Formats: sequence, structure tokens, C-alpha cells
Amino acid sequence: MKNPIKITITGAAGHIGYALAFRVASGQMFGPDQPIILRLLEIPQALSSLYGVGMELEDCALPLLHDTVLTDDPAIGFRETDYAILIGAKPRSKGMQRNDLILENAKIFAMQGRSINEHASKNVRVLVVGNPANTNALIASANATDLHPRQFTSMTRLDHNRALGQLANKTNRLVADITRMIIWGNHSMTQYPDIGKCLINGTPAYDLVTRDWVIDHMIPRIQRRGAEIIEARGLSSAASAADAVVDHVRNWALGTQEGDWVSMGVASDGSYGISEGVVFSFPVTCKDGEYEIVQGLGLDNLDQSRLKTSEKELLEERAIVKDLLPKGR
Ligand code: NAX
Repeated sequence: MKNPIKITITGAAGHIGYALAFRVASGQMFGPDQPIILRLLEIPQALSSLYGVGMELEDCALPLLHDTVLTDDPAIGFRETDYAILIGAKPRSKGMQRNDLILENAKIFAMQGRSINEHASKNVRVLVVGNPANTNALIASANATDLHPRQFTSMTRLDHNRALGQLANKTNRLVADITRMIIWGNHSMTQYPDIGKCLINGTPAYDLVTRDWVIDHMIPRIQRRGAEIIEARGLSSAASAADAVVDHVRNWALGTQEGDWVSMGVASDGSYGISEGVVFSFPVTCKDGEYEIVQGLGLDNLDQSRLKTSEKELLEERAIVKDLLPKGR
């Protein structure tokens, strides 16, 4: 029997956390032979609800779930953890400006970065989901001064999966037939869903759909998909977000398929002219718990201007939180 993997989920009593915990504990993230210890972290006001999640996990009698820790103390929540999935964040309240929301959340992620640095496994892998996810990942990473920025990523896999769904639907093919989707940039309205390199059973996607459809329908629909779901359900995406978390971490830990890649928000190393350090979504391949940004993809002027627009937004976000970034990060 393998040693259990410790996985921390913050905001575990929230909508995404609730959808995620059961999937992780049932083996969907790391496979059917990998025991799991869950460390579920919440704020004090949500502890009662978290205890309910704990009871339900117990009632599932999941054979892979070796232990569940329920806490509002980050030192306990992150203790020796191998994977930290940071979902818990402050929602926008009425009248709150975007900059205030970024700053409020920045404080949470700065504190969590320091706590992860102090308490987690030195090989911890961190996925930030709570918005603004890219900049929160930057803040957490910058405050985890003994850890490498490559240990911190942010989630654009939901956008990636949304784009796969749209393209499969439009071309009447299966999602499994499509490879090489890309989401570039920020998890926000400036993200760039790029099907320019996509293959559908080996055929370039642009042989099967028109540019007008991509520019006028697909891209704006993915950029606004979150709002479309809120309008329909009265609630934000939760099951699909949890599904994307499972995909992101599984690929990071266990690898991507030969000949394909996935989208992840990672610290830019200057690839494609993006400023170093900002957490930007790139196409990446993964192997043995490490990712590599896919290099050498051709970008036309329109592609480049879309990347620059998203980079500009991320640089503005970084400027807003600069006081929470230790010098040089
Ligand atoms: P909920 O409001 O349902 O849940 C958030 C939970 O986090 C709450 O239970 C709250 O008590 C907890 N929390 C708040 N501060 C915390 C802290 N400091 N430590 C631990 N727990 C804390 O939101 P939910 O729908 O689950 O969404 C969570 C976050 O994911 C939001 O920021 C949301 O914007 C973001 N999303 C990011 C996505 C992405 O692709 N990156 C997509 C889905 C989602 O919109």
C-alpha cells in the first residue's frame, strides 16, 4: 500500500470545496490505489458547515480516505501537506471596488503563502483557484520565500475545458478528439482562448470552423461563461470548477498525454515576451510533477496583441498588491 498523500483544501465548506472534497477522497485525482489524507481549512464562521462536510465524508466510507482534519488554523491545515488547493477567498460585496477586492484577497493569500512556507512539505505543489487567481498565486508564492515559484500555479483549466466543450459541440466531435487547446493570460475577461493550434482527430480546427465564429461567438462566450452560468443557475460554477481542479492537479502530478498539452497559470519565465514573474496562463506539458511551458508556437499580430492585453491587466494587478510582495518578487 502506498503512503497517503496529504491534500489541503481551503474554503472546503464553500460551493467548489464541497464539490471537490468527495472527488479527491474517492480517488479521482490520484487514482484508485493512492490513499488520501484530507486537511480541510475554513474560517471560524464556516466551521459548523465544515463539520457537516466532515460527517458526510465519513458517511461515504471511502476506502482511500485515511484521515480527515477539519480546522480553522492554517498551521494545522497546511501541516506537512503535499498539495495545497487554495479556493477560499473573499467574495465581492455590494459597492466594493475591484481594487479593494484584490487587496482584501491579497492579504489572505500573503498569509497563506507564509503559512505554507512554514508548515507544508518542502515539495508542496500549490494550486490557486480563489480569485483573482493569477495574482493571488503570485502573492502566495512571493510570501513563501523558501519555496520555488514553480511550486505555485493558478487555475485556467476550467476555461480550457469550457473551450474544448464549445469546440466539440460546434464541430459535432468528441472532446476526446481535440488536442492542443490553449488559454493564454489571466483568468478574467482578458483571457485568450486560442484554437489556432488545435487539432481535431489530426485536422486543424480552423479547417472545420470559421474565424468569425471563433472571434464573434466562441471567445466572448468563454470569457463570459461564468456570468452565463450565474444567470442560469443563480449560483456560480462549482461542479465544473471542482472538475477542473481534479484535471489540473492530476496532470501536474501524473503527467500530460503524449502529443497534447494543458493550460496552467504559471510564473512567466519571459516565454512569448511575457514579463517575468507574473502568473500567466500558458500551454504546458507535465511529467513527474514538473511542468514545462510549450515553446516555439507561432503567434500572429492579433494573437500577440491579445496576450499583451492580458499581460497589461496582470501587471496592473501586481502594481495594486505591490506592498504585499517581498522585495524582488
Ligand atoms: P464560496 O463563497 O461558496 O466558498 C468560499 C469558501 O471560502 C467559504 O466557505 C468561505 O468561508 C471560505 N473562506 C473565505 N476566506 C477563507 C480563508 N481565509 N481561509 C479559508 N477559507 C476561507 O465560493 P466558491 O463558489 O467555492 O468559489 C471560491 C473561489 O473560487 C471564488 O474566489 C471564485 O471567484 C473562485 N473561482 C475561480 C475559478 C477559476 O477558474 N480560477 C472558477 C470558479 C470560481 O469562480
